[in-house]
Amino acid sequence: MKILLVNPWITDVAAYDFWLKPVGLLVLADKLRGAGHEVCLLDCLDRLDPGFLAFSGKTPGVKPDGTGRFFHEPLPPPPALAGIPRRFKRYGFSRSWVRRWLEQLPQTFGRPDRILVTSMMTYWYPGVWEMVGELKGFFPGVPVLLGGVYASLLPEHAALSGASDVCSCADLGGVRAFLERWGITLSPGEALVPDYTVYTHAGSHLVYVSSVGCVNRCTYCATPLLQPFTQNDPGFLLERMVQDVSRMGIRNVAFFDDALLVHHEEHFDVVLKGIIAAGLPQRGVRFHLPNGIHARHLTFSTAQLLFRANVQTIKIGLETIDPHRQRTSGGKVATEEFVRAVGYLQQAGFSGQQVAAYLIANLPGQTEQELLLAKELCERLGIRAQVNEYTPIPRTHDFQQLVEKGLLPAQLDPLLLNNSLLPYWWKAGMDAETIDRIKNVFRTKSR
Ligand code: B12
Repeated sequence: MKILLVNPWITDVAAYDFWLKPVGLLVLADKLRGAGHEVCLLDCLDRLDPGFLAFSGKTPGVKPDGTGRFFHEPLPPPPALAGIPRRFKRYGFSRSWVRRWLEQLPQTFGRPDRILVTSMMTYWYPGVWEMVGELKGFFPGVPVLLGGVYASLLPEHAALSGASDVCSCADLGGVRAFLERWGITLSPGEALVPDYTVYTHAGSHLVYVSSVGCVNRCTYCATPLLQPFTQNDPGFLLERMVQDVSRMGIRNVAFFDDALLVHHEEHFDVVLKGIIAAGLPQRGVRFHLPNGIHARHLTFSTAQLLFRANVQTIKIGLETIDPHRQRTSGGKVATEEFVRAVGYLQQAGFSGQQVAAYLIANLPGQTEQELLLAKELCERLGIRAQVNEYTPIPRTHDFQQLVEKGLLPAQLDPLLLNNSLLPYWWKAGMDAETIDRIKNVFRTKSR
């Protein structure tokens, strides 16, 4: 079959490319090709796409670490955001380029037999819906199938997108069964390795997952609802990564794992040793861990391996410094474990610039003081502190609790749960002024 894979736009009030890649879709590309299908990718978030750059006359900014700004177009504010003083935008390819691209597809690739659209944040759904509409307009009669995080967390809402069908599970077994119902087979095997040959040019970075799912059950997090904890074979992952890096000449590689260091002796340590043995650090390849590693699982020897493998960005999950909140939100980390992990990284050679605490602001019941204390701790330790605004995620324990306590309406437009918008209307949390004040403190005092 001819299968078109689509990573739609982001629609939000802010977005920045911190090593984003549609890993789920690229993993499917690998398994579709392995089963003999022909695939073609429309990645609206590819900042370096030569076709889009030539069409738009734009020049992309790429930082040495591979991150960069997305192009964007203004959008009229959706009714749900009335009164919220933030500008709503569509990030990624312009709509006119997407239309030109789709118009040319029958000549460049052929009319697709199936179209698979991915989705990420639930509150990015307007971009998904708009894309589904475009695809149906260009290819009437071709099944447009929607999957990914948004589709899995809010399948009933996603069904309103106009897609022919919605895959309400993110685990490989469930996805396989769903696609089979549409006559699409995937190659056998559990490995989740992205196929980067679907890009016709080298980009700014590559992303991999060495595992999906998580061993923890944090009350604010949806990861355990999406995929059971599964680790890739480290040898196979390494082989593919070294091939991709060499073929594409890429200098920045990120890992998206939620639980990167679990069983690290036989898992991620093996990947790190392989990176070192393949000489990637000597070739200037830098690694980034933007998604928060578990302090509890970090040993000094792993910290040394991370340093030798040229890991340049490490976020360590602390989330909150309050011991009670740490325990009741899942017991993932205690402050002593965090301090110990930072010490290991510093002894291994990392600078304070390379290491940041991952903190969450606006957790239910949290105070400004709690965040300032966490910031002070990071200053004492000589590392950066990064504050991420809380978003109540549908189906999580905290979300259900907020609804049960009447602090969040059971039915509301998912757009309003966007972490950047929540402080403008949510009376049970911090207001926009408080969040701004906290963010300013973190910004000004951050090294
Ligand atoms: C990597 C990651 C990030 C990356 C970037 C992700 C990106 N590309 O946009 C970074 C670190 C930047 C990030 C940031 C944030 N993230 Co995040 N992130 C993730 C994470 C850990 C992994 C996603 C991933 O790539 N998984 C691996 C691939 C293989 O899985 P997948 O995409 O689901 O694909 C599989 C299936 O879904 C399926 N599939 C995919 N597409 C399709 C299509 C079809 C048709 C079919 C049939 C199947 C299918 O196939 C794959 C094979 O199994 C998820 C958690 C998770 N487990 O999903 C959270 C997650 C998506 N993030 C979340 C959150 C909360 C955030 C932040 C708000 C955190 C914060 N407070 O700052 C920020 C917000 C960013 C923003 N700008 O708004 C939430 C979702 C929130 C929501 N309401 O939707 C999640 C679920 C984690 C959580 N805490 O619960 N994130």
